[in-house]
Amino acid sequence: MNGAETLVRTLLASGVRVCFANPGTSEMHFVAALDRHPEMRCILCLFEGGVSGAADGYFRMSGEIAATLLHLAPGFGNAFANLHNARKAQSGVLNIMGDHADYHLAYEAPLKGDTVGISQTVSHWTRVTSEPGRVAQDGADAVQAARGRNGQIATLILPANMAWDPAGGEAVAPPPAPLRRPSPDQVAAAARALRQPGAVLLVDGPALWSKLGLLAARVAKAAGARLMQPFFAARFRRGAGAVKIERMAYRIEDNLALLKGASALVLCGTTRPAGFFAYPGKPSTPDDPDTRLIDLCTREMDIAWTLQALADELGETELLAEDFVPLDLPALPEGALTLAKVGEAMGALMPEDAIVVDEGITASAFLAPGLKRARGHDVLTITGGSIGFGLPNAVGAAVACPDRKVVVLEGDGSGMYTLQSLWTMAREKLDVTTVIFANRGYQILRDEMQAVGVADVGRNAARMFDVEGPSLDWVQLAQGHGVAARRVHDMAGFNAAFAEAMARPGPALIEVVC
Ligand SMILES: Cc1ncc(C[n+]2csc(CCOP(=O)(O)OP(=O)(O)O)c2C)c(N)n1
Repeated sequence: MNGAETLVRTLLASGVRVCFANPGTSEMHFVAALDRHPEMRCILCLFEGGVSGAADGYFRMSGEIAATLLHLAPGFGNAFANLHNARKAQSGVLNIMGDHADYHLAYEAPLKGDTVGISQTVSHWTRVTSEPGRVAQDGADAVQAARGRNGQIATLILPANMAWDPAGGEAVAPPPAPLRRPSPDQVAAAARALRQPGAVLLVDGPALWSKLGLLAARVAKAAGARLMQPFFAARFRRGAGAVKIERMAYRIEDNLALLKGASALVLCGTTRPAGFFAYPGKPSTPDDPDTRLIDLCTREMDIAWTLQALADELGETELLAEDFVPLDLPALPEGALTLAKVGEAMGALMPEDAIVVDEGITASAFLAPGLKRARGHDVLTITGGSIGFGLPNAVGAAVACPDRKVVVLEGDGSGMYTLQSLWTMAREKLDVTTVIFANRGYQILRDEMQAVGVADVGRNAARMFDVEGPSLDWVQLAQGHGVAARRVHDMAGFNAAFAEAMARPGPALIEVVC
C-alpha cells in the first residue's frame, strides 16, 4: 500500500463518502487510489470555487464532511472565497491539498507556492504530512478536526512522494473533542436577563432548522423574551410549519430599529451582530448602547446543551399553533413580471421540503414575502458575503439530499463567478432549478454607492456596475453547460417555466429578465 491508498481507506473507514475534486499531476497517486474505491463518490467541479462551495453545501444539508481535492497553492487559492463562506457558515470541510514531492520544493518549479500560508488564512487546522507512514494518521486527525467545534476547515497538505511511497495501514478518525459549555452561573445569569421585559434571545446554528428550534421557542416563550435569528445563516427553516423566529435585517438602520430598547441580548450559538460594512456616520453594531450583551454560547460551543440548560432554569411553555407559520400559499400572479410576483409564484409552486440557496442579492428582499408563504423549506444564505456561493452550494446540497428539490436564487453578476457548477449539475443529474435574476448589472453596488454617501455616478463607476454591452445570454450559457434553459419576460412565462421545473427532476435554468 502507498500513502495515498492509506489515506483513501482512512477517509472511508472514518465515514467520508464524497470527494469534490479538481486534481492535477501532484495528486495522481491519490486519484489512482480513489479509482480503486468506487464506494467514494468523486465529483469533478470545473473550478476550485465549485469544489469548496459544494463541500460547504454538502455539510450544511447533511452535517457530514466531504473531502475536497485541490491542486497545490493555486488550486487552493481558487477555492478560497467559498472556503471563506464555509468557515462563516461553520461548515466542516476536509481539504486534501496536493503539493510537490518534498525534495522538489528545493527548486523554483512553476506551481510551487506557499501551501501552508494560504491554507492557514482560512483553515482552522493545517498539517503537512512529512512521512509516508504518517499519512493515515494525519488523515484521521484531519477528519477529526473538520468535525470538531460543530464544523471547521481542516487542510491536509500531501506532498506527492508521501502519496506514492509505501506506507503502513489505515487509521480511523476518533470522535471530535467534547464541545465547550457555559458555566451554570452564566446560564443562570442569562436566564435572569431573559426574564426581564424587552429581552431578546438571538439563536443560530441547528436551532434554526432542527428540533432545537422548538426548544428555543419554548424557552423564549417561558421567559417572555423575543426570539430572533441573524440575517445571514448557514441554514434556516422558512415557510409553513416553521417555528416563528424574527429574522434580523440586512441594513444596519433596520437592525438598529429592531433592537432598540432591548433590555438584554442573549447570544446562543452566535456572536454579537455587526453591520455588513461600516458606513460614514453610522455605528458598526446594531445593538442599543443600553442593552446588556450576554455572550452565553458561541457557534463552536454546545448549543443543544445550553438551550436545555436554559430550559431547566426557565421552564418550557408549550407551543401553540400561533407559534408556527401557517400554510398560506399565495395565488399564482399574472400579468407583468415583478420580483414580488415571482416570489409569490415560487411560493405557490415550490414542493414541500425544498432547499432554497439564496444568492439573489437585491432580488431576494422582494422575493422573500412570497417565499415566506411557501410550503416548509430550508434556506442557505451567503454567510461570508463572498459572491459565487450559490451554484456550488446547490451542487453540494443536491448531492447531500437527492430526494429534495433544490432552488437557487441567483443574481446574474454573482452567478458568473462560478457558473461552471451548471456543468456538474448536468453531469451528476442533480435536481437543481436555477433562477437567474437578469438585471444586467451589479444593482447592489449602485445602492451601496449612495449608502456610503457618493451622489454622482460617472462613466467609470457606471461601467463597473453595469453588466451590459454585451449582455449575458444565460440560456445559451446554461445550454453550453448541458442544462436546459428558458428566458421569461412575464408572469405567464415564469409560472409555466417554474411549474415545469418543479415537476421534472434534474437541472433546469430560468433566466428572469427584470
Ligand atoms: C468575492 C466578491 N467579490 C465582489 C463582491 C462585491 N459584490 C457584492 S454584490 C456584487 C454584485 C452582485 O451582482 P448580482 O449578483 O447581479 O446582484 P444584484 O446586485 O444585481 O442584485 C459584487 C460585485 C463580493 N461581495 N464578493
